[in-house]
Amino acid sequence: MIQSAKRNSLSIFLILCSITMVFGEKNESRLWYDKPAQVWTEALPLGNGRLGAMVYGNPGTEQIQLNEATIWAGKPNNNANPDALQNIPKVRELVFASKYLEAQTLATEKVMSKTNSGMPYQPFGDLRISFPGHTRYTDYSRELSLDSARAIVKYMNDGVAYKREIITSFTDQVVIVQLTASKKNKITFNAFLTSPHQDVMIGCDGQTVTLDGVTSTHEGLKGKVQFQGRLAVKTQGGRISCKDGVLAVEDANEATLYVSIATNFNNYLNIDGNAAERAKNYMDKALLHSYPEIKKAHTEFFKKYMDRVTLYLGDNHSTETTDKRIENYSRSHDDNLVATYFQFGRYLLICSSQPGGQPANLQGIWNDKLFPSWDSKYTTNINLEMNYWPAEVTHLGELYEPMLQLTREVSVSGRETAKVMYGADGWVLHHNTDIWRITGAVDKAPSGMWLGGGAWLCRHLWEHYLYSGDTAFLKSVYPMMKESALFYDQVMVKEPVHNWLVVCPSNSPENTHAGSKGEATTAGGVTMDNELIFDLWTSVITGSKILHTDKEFANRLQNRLKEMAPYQIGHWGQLQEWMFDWDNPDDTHRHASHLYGLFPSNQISPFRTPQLMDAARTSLIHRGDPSTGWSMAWKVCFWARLLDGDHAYKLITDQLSIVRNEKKQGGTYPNLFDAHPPFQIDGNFGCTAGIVEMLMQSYDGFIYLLPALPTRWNQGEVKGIMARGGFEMDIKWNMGKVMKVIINSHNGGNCRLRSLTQLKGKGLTIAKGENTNPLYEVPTISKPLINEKAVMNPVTLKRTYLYDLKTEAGKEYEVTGTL
Ligand code: FUC
Repeated sequence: MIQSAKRNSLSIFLILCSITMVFGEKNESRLWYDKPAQVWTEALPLGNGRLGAMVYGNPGTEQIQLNEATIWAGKPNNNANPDALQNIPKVRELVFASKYLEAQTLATEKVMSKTNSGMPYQPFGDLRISFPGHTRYTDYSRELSLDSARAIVKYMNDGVAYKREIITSFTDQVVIVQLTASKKNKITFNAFLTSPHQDVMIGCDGQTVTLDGVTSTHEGLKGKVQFQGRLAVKTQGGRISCKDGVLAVEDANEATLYVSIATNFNNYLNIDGNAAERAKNYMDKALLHSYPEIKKAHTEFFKKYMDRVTLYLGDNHSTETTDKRIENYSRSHDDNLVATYFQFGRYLLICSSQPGGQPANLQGIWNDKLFPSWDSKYTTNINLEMNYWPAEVTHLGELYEPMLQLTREVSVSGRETAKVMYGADGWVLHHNTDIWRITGAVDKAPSGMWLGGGAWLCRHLWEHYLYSGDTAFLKSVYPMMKESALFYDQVMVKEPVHNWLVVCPSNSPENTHAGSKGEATTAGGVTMDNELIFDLWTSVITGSKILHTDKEFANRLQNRLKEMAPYQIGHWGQLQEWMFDWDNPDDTHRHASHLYGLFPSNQISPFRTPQLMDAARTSLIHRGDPSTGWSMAWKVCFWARLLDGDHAYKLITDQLSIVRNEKKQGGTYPNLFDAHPPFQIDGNFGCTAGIVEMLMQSYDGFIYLLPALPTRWNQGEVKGIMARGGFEMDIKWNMGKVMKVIINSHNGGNCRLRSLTQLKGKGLTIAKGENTNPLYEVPTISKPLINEKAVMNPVTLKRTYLYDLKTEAGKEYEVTGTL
């Protein structure tokens, strides 16, 4: 009787605590749940760029699914098909003869890689911890703190309050599980490592569990990545034993589990490392540190990135769990959830892309399947690039480094492929790559016959320069840009109808066209290729001027640009996706590649090219809203660039619809992961970038404040986002109008502001002439060709004001809005 009364009062106390937690810390950034995860897309992701962990939080049988970023099937290889050299001209002839399906079939047979289509990213396995008797638990909570990169699980069992804290330490390079209880001697468990890989070896090395394995053989390529995981424990009190691969702890007061994982991977060409030695080394070093020390260093490291940006769109008025908040979003319009989703995108990038490591792949760093969808590799016709859209704008520019390294590597492997497949100089990347940096064309021609990957990766090199203003960086990457430009210069040909310079064969990513009655994607001169090459060549031309080099080559490219196909507006007022007016107004294909010029590029601008903006808008209206996760994220960015905040907001609403099973369209899983479906991380990243585009855009020679603010976000504040030119911006607004802007100029130079309302501030003058800041490019595209029958969808631009502010590097400036 007394005992149960005590238990009741304790329960009431805990409930009160959790209520104050919800209300008291209402703007704390976290995901929380009142149940353990049943499936992987409910588990909570942790990561340090190299190690990934998915926490289920089950009291009786904890499962923490583990990844290490270099565990991939296969071994060093490249996969160019030498038959391509003779057959690409034949495929091209067929395209020019309008025999698109024949062209595509030939490309599938003779151009796509004969060896392999890339290797899958694979999991390590799981840490499992069984706690005997923890089945009658109450007062359960499970959370992911986006403020400190920790997962925390709490519950009561038999009158004892238990707590688990899990981190993937950035600084100690191990996964840590810290177990505490409100009473002494109450921590008893068995912990062990499991793996879905075949033939793993599990054992004990003293009081450490070890698991050794090797990655899978795939498409005839033997898996050669060896990995080892180690599991050790430190306790206060109690007894520890290790037998048959099981680490047992009895009656401890507190326990800290350490997991280290390492592989033999050195780089994409070399796997001669010693996995066991490395795993032991990580473990030995980490064991020297206590949990409080590890946690402190980890949190400080994480906060250095995370705290640079804050977004306030409203308080959290909800006491619901995160999955319920997603479920209710279309009715509740829970603005605070959007801010959480935004910070979660930044969190995911910090956790899956750290300098010196691998770039975020299709699933970031989190994957529990031996053979995941699309091998969880790097698809370059949208997905890899989208992963890095938030890097610069959300002030995480350093985290672009792994993608930069990938670019360096494919620019080497791609040189071989350019020679073998095209007989060309420079380098090529088709629509996919993996950890081995394959650059051949893969899968079948409908997706694989596309060679824009190199140009798109080069765009990121250039963008990194525009945000950082770092000329030394530009100098170091310029040769890659030049070599890519050279490749296209050599492989492009004149097409027979208009005599335009085009890439052929190619495709407008994965979309079939009416020229083939919808049977084929293979084509020539597709709009996206023209846009990508325009960006690449103009950045090489500008880069050559900045670096005082390659004048002749730059002049050549300048002339070649004039020979390329212009933008065309087709018969229903749409921006043409292809060289011919083939677009189907009922086409709702997930890719909208021809709108690359609108976003991420800046070729299409409401101020400079209003007709193209109308055409892009018409295309987008017909494309529709609901789609796969990444497609909706891209549409958030498109609508932001079209200055339609309410439509961008509508896409966020579509994106924040709950996905509890794979049959549904794209949306969001309970753990806030983006659902293609299946899980693909690009949608998280794309939408995060899109939210910035709604609040601030920097292109076309200015920084536009609140360009696409939805009606709902009447009031708010964003701090620390980055604009091209190296301007760190804090923007506060009220009643939809700019109240206060703080500009931290990293590089100095002219800061040109565009605003819907008038501004005032010391040194602010009305803008005159071109923006003199060299970090702003204003593309000079050729005039579009417009079909006379085109029906326009005109957009009325609101009046804006333009100001100049001369800034000095390292100084801060304040500007206020006038109502
Ligand atoms: C592209 C897209 C698919 C998917 C895949 C990984 O091929 O068309 O939707 O996202 O990449």
